Amino acid sequence: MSTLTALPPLFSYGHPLDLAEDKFGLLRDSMDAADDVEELRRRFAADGYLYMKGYLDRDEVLAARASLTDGLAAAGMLDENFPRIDAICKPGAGYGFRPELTNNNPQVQNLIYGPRLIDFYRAFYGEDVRHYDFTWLRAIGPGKGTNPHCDLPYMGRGTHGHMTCWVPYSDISVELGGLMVLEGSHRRMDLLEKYVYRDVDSFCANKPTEVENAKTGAKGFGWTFSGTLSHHPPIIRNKFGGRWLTTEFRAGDFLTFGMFLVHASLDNRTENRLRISSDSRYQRASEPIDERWVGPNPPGHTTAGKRGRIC
Ligand SMILES: O=C(O)CCC(=O)C(=O)O
Ligand SMILES: [Fe+2]
Repeated sequence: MSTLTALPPLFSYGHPLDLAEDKFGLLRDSMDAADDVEELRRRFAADGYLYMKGYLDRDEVLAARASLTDGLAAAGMLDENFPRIDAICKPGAGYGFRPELTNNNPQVQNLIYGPRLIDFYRAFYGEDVRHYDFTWLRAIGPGKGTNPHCDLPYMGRGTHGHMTCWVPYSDISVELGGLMVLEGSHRRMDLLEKYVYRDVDSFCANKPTEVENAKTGAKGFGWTFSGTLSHHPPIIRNKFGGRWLTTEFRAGDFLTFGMFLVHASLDNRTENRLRISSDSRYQRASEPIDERWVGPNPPGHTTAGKRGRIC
């Protein structure tokens, strides 16, 4: 997709996107600056993201995909009348969140935490880095994708200087629905400050029902604050200005961005194919890390991750 002329109608969270050139565009590919870390830092500061087209070894990505589609088959998500590698889902697959498929999975672990990506972040930060032990793995069926949010509310208890790496495990057309970022949103602290510093796992320690919910975990997470910025991508764009930026991703690409950039995804408009991607996090080793995402069995958003405060 080098131009925007041939695009089908695009939807995000069930809403049609306005594809006018001041409202929608393509991600800037920074592979031309892969060896120029100063330029990468400049672009990251300006754009809030780096899109590295073909940086990863495509064969390694596709081998990792095979390990994931085997896992999805074992979990009963796939229609086994088709080759597993095609990730054709059973009807009603919905929004699959499958982090467990990345545990004890050397293909995925080596791809996203091996030398190629770690070297990228070490060069970018100019010092030693570490990654979260928890890996977000999504296998999203036909229907709605992810609504607009920043990542900080889910992972803001340590440094705020860490980065998300979003990796597609196949080519991802706009119909299959990849990630979109909202241009320039990381610079709109005027619009973000009341949202972005809230923590999805915090609760009011002086409200007995919230204390009870936190203890039992019966309501999962998100009952005080879901972390969502909006359920309406076109409206949030109108508010922030800037364009929704995405692309036709290829296996081998990655997209990395900071904690303050608003992002969402295109809906999956295919008939029966899963969109498989992971998101993982990297930071300076010298900086504090959010304890929810570290260790052999990270607590994440469970009861162990809840934190009370006086409201
Ligand atoms: O893959 C998606 O739809 C959402 C990913 C995301 O929010 C992230 O990478 O932080
Ligand atoms: Fe996110």
